[in-house]
Order: sequence, then structure tokens, then C-alpha cells
Amino acid sequence: MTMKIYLNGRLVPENQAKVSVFDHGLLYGDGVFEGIRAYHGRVFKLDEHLDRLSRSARAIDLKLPMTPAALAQAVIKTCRANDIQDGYIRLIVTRGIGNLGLNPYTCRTPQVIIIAGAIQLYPQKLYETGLSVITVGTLRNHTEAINPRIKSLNYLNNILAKIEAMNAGCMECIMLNPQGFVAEASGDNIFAVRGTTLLTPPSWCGALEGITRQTVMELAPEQNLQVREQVLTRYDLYTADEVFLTGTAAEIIAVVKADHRTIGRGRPGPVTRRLERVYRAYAQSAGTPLA
Ligand code: PXG
Repeated sequence: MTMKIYLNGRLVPENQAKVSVFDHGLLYGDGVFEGIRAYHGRVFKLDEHLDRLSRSARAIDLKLPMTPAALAQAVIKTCRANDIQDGYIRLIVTRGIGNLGLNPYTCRTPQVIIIAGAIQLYPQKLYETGLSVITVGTLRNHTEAINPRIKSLNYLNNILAKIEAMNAGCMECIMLNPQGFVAEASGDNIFAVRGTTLLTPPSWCGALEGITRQTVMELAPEQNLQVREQVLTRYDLYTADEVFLTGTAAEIIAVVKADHRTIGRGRPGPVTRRLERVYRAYAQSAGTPLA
């Protein structure tokens, strides 16, 4: 079946969904995006994703050409047009067409693109065994270079980190910030479990304010778990009872090895497994209905 892509107010067949070679999204990675999940005919945390998109756009001085309400309607319309019940939605706003110079103000009209399709998941086996990760040499962007709170189209920082991880035989990595504190993984947030406390780096340490991270922080108290945003070093990961990653695609996944060291007992721990279950149940029962 041909996918229908939302492009500036119109749904077009995928082979006609094209952007200009002069779009600054392509020329400079100048733009913002969101990766959103649909579960059982509902869009999960749509308003939270749209809020973050608005903040990302503000942060790069990009004026969104549509209101959040109109963007929400466009997301829903695109899911419906593609018969999406469970899937992955990529919402992209590029700076638009300009000339070859950097100047973003030569770009008149931001381009809004929405792709709703199938989701690429980690194999189930990895949830059962847990991930091995390594700390990479590529540091997370300095907050005063490109703030990692911005979900921008410029993902080279994360891609360079991912390359190091893949070449070392790992699917994910730990990225440190320029001060040497733990920031996040290349495409996921990170938590350490110490007793009944969940520790995660504050966003100012170089982490994206993940929607999954936020959801875990909200679900934790009901599970008698405390959450603290805290500056973490690798010491905190190596000595943790459990470590896990959170993200829209991965949901919650255990980390059982970091830098060839075994974390906890070397298999997904009880807190991580419980949160995985609780998160999945919640995600499958909440959200903006598509019908
Ligand atoms: N940190 C980074 C750097 C991310 O890119 C997360 C954390 C987790 O945030 P959410 O809101 O998803 O809980 C992300 C987001 C993909 C894909 O297509 C996923 C992300 C980024 C880029 C691509 O799977 N994760």
C-alpha cells in the first residue's frame, strides 16, 4: 500500500512527497521534529510532543506555521489516511526554502511534513537479555553550542556517538557532557536504579526532556519508587542496582553491561521489568483517540 504523506496541508502519495534541495532542513539540518507513537488507535502523549515541538521551534527562532491544535488535527488526519492503529509518527518542520547562505531569514515558509508508518523496534530478545553499552568519546553537545533540549534536525552529534557504539558492537551508548557527567544515550534517556530510587540526569546536564522519561517519572510514585533528577557520573551507573533507557521507540529497556562491566546481576532487574510492564499497560490505554 502506498503511504500518504502530509505535506503542507495536503496528503500526497509517498512518491510525490518531495522537498526542495534548497530547503534549509536539508542544507543545514535547520528544523525541528518529533517521533510519536500510536497504540491501539490512540496517539500517545500528543500534546506533550506538540509542546516540546513548540519549545524546540522557539529555541531556534522558527515560527511554526500552524497552531498546536491544527498540528494535532494534521497528525490525526495522517494516521487515519494511513489506517494506523499502532505505529510511529514523524512530525517534521523544516526552515523551508532559502538561498545557499546560512541566513535562516531568507527562508519564507517552513515546511510541515508528517509521516505515519510502522515502527522499528528493538528485537524482543534484547528486552529479555538487556543491552550492552559503552561510553563513547563523542561528547553530548555543549548546552551553549546546540542545547540538547532542542529536538532539531541536526542529529550528527548523536549519529557520531552511534557510529562509535556500533563499531564497538553495541546498539546504544552512554554520552557524557563536556563536564564529564552522564547526559543520555544517543537516542534515549538514561536512569539508574538505587534501591527504590530512580536517578536520572537533569536536562541541563545535556539530556533531551524525553516524553518517556517524563512518563516514567509520573508512574514511579504509584510503584513506591522515588525519582530524583541528579547529576550522575559513570560511578553511579557502575554501582547501580539497575540501569535502563527510555524512549518513544524503545519504551523501557534494561542496560546490563556498561563499558564491559556487569551492572547489578547482569540481567534485567525487577524494577526495570516492573516499569516496562506498567509503562506498556499505560501507553496502550491512554492517548488521543484516532476514531
Ligand atoms: N534522547 C534523545 C537524544 C532522543 O533523540 C530521546 C532521548 C527519548 O525521548 P522520547 O521523547 O522519545 O522519550 C530521544 C528520542 C527514532 C528516533 O526514529 C528516536 C529518537 C530520536 C531520533 C529518532 O527511533 N528518540
